[in-house]
Amino acid sequence: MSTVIRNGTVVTADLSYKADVLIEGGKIAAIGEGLTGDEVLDATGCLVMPGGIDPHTHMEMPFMGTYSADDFESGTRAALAGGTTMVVDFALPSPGQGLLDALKMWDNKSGRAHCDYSYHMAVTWWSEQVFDEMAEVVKRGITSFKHFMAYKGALMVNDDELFASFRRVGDLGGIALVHAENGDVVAELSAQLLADGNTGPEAHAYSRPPQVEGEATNRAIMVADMAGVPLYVVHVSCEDSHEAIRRAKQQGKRVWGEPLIQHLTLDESEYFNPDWDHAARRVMSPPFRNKKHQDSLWAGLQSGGLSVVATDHCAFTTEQKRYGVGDFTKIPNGTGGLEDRMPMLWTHGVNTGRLTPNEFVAVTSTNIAKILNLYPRKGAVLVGADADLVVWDPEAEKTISAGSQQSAIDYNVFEGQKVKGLPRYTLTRGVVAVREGALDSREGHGKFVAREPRGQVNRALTKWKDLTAPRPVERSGIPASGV
Ligand code: DUC
Ligand code: ZN
Ligand code: ZN
Ligand code: ZN
Repeated sequence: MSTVIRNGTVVTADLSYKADVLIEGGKIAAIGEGLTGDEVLDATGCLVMPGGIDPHTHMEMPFMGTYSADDFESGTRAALAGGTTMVVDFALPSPGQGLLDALKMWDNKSGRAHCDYSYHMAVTWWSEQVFDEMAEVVKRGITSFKHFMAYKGALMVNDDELFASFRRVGDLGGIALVHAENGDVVAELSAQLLADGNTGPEAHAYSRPPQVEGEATNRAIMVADMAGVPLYVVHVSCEDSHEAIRRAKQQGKRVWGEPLIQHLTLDESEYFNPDWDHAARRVMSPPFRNKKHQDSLWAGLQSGGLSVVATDHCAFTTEQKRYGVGDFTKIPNGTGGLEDRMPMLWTHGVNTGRLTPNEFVAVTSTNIAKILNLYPRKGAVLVGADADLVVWDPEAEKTISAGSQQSAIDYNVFEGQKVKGLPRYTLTRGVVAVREGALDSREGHGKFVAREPRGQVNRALTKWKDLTAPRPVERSGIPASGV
């Protein structure tokens, strides 16, 4: 059985051109004029792009006394409905739990996925066991390791653990990821706010100002430089951390920044909504920021200072959010966005003229595939690549609403927003999952995608050789008198 996508414009991270795309055996078999196949998908007026990759999701994650509400089944359904054909989720050992044990838990959950997936491994504590198991994790095709610099007393690692783990990741040829917020300061500010009677969701934003993110991002960059490891900073929400990443890049450090679609399009005023539920539903870390920071994130995408757009999809129902009534620190942190990332970025990025369609492909797919060593199997429209494709109709419109979403939660942070630009077809390894705009996907179709380490080359760090391989100082003799 072959499928041909006809009469569309192929749009990749560097080119746009008219061509048909032929798919056989789940892969792209040919790209050219006048191709024929058993099944024909009409792409007239549409753009044929690599399917989106969301590098940052949390499916059914145990967190803050509950589990995030979307699992691999509903979450990947939401992904496909919005044109995303691969997610990278975080396998999260609780402190004290082995990495391989956590991996087993994630493997048990991910079998229901509708689209392909990979994992990052979180390092939430440090021991010889963790050190040893990291090598095994890399052998299993997981080459990126996430560290929380916040969530003190739970997931947070201290600087000694961060440095040790970063060195290990570097030696294994992987990349280090950080959630960069100063967890000690957040804990202090939270305690003070509560003691002063600030219990509502708006206090969440006050407890995590941009400085805590800027400080931690700078620290992570310096620690990564000393450890000799490439660094990927998740959910960059403000100018303070963006500036640190920009500077590191200019210094030749291999550092990438990931803003979220939520931070690009929603601002801190959401926390001052008089409706408690409205505000609490938008509590996530880092919190939404003001316009100055949003402009900085858009500028980062335009300049290349920031590389990818993710969601940190970590959805909680209103009922779960209400665990935090009377104490904002107990509101489960997280928002959804998987189904809306591509249409929202197209609407607010491409339709406004901030991003070209090619830049859109880069930040939603190709850059991610390159950073995570998935390219060109994923993130490409090339012969031999997986046929993870989205046929994008730039004229299709809808109003985002929880009533028609795939996610399991009862609201949507983008409720009421009009988007223009939606998938007409989404294909996962050649199988049509969205047809004429309607979801038609299969539970269990998704497969784990193993990744190779980046290797020891191209670390592009400033001082790692000097710092990791100290040489004894040569002296001609012992000084005659004490110095
Ligand atoms: N931030 C969130 O908002 N949710 C999950 C974890 C995180 O870092
Ligand atoms: Zn995080
Ligand atoms: Zn996250
Ligand atoms: Zn998160």
